[in-house]
Amino acid sequence: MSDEEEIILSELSNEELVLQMHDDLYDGLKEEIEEGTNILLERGWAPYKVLTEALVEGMRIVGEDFRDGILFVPEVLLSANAMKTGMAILRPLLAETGAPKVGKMVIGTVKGDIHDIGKNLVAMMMEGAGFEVINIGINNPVENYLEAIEEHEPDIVGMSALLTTTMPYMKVVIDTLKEKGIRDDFIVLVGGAPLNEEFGEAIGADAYCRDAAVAVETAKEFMARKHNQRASA
Ligand code: B1M
Repeated sequence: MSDEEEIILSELSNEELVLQMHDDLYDGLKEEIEEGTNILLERGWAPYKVLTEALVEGMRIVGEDFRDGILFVPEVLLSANAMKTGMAILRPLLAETGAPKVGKMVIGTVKGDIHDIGKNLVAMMMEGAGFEVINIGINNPVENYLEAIEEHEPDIVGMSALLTTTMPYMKVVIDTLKEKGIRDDFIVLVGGAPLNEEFGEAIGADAYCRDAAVAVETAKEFMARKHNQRASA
């Protein structure tokens, strides 16, 4: 198909549409991503399937070309904005469980780091799993976590970092919680592309979560354990 020819998204098969959405995300085309997301939903796709197969996979491709110096910050910002448009449509659908809240989580990206797509995804999925989520945004110094903890008394504190230069700041937060004698009052979960299990362990987190689905599973497991402990106390 030549570039001149207009692509009608609604005329594409599911497979073609998903590939086209990867291209549109790459090109930062917000409206097309919005349209594509709605078409897949109208065709009966589960919100989680749209999220992972059309949006997250598209962003993975963007990430590769960013790494390889093919895409630059301004272009990636456009992709990120397009991704967020799709996520905004999916968020209420993923959160629509109607179940009683299973726990409360404060989550934020650490100081020096402005990446928020992954963190927002975790927040969305946690909401979808019945957690109340207080999303404190990006670039959070330890004071912001402390403030949110005091105000909301969460069961879980989640931290995200996407840069090798900002991930050590998670230890600053955990050490401060220890100094204040409140570290064991909650479960600390960490995540972000450059992290791994050893890092999570080394900084004193309860668990490293590879992705949003793992974060939900891990949070649920910890909450179940907490309830069992309470019941047997
Ligand atoms: Co940035 N960036 N970026 N960037 N960026 C990365 C992270 C990078 C790996 C790209 C690369 O070189 N391949 C690289 C880091 C290299 C390193 O440190 N080793 C990088 C760099 C270098 C930079 C800048 C320094 C570039 C520059 O200015 N020269 C700069 C830093 C800005 C700063 O933070 N101070 C920068 C800027 C940006 C943009 C602003 C352009 C944009 C961010 C827009 C936004 O977030 N609003 C951006 C983007 C989009 C990326 C990539 C391409 C994509 C990140 C993303 O959204 N992924 C990224 C490349 C990559 O990661 N492959 C890259 C999709 C998202 C769904 O995945 O965030 O991994 P992810 O989240 C996953 C899991 O990690 C996990 O679950 C999520 C969902 O499954 N998870 C958690 C994440 N947080 C969690 C928290 C939890 C649990 C699980 O808590 C419990």
